[in-house]
Amino acid sequence: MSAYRLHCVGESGNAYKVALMLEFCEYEWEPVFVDFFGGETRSAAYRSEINPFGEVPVLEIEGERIAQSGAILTHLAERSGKFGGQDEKQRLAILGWLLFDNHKFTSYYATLRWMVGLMKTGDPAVIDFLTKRALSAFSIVDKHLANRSFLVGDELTIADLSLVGYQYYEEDTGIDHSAFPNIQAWKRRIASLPRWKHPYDLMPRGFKGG
Ligand SMILES: N[C@@H](CCC(=O)N[C@@H](CS)C(=O)NCC(=O)O)C(=O)O
Repeated sequence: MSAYRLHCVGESGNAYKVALMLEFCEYEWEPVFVDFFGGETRSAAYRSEINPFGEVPVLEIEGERIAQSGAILTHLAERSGKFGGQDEKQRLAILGWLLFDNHKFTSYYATLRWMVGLMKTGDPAVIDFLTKRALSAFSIVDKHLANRSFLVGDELTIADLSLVGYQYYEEDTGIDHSAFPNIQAWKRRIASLPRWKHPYDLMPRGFKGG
């Protein structure tokens, strides 16, 4: 059994953030498939035994379980001494991006992708709301990346891994990604790094529809 076990499903960009960090840290790890689409995260057993938040990802390290991708990434950065920023100013900037990501950059877009890209359903007013919120968050990140290679400092950090998590999934959400050329260049830059892999090459897929 590997020292690092990631409870995950391939379609989860939040789980992918952690999977990519484990790869970039060159850790030996294994995915533990969660039947997310079969309702496993909503079961009482999952919530009492694996994650009270009822979500993936969960990282198990030597039997201890950590939830929330931002907390896991921060822990792995501290543990490995990699991708955590060079100084206190950078660490604070990274924390700011992790919070922005969880509140605005990932959350609206991931919900939009779930509804439009995967389930192909949803109230048009809700889809409109999510689209506008996602576009607003994308614009902020695209502008920030106009004159830099990575979100914080000159090197890859966990801020990049957190925000880039959903950018490699290809389902049509109605968003025109070519309108965000700096995000596209940043995504390609990260994908060109050694050990980068697509989410579906790292974690087992669970979605049967589509
Ligand atoms: N802030 C959390 C979000 C995790 C999350 O929303 N995971 C989704 C899958 S991508 C989930 O398990 N959702 C279950 C639900 O909301 O009921 C993180 O970054 O880990």
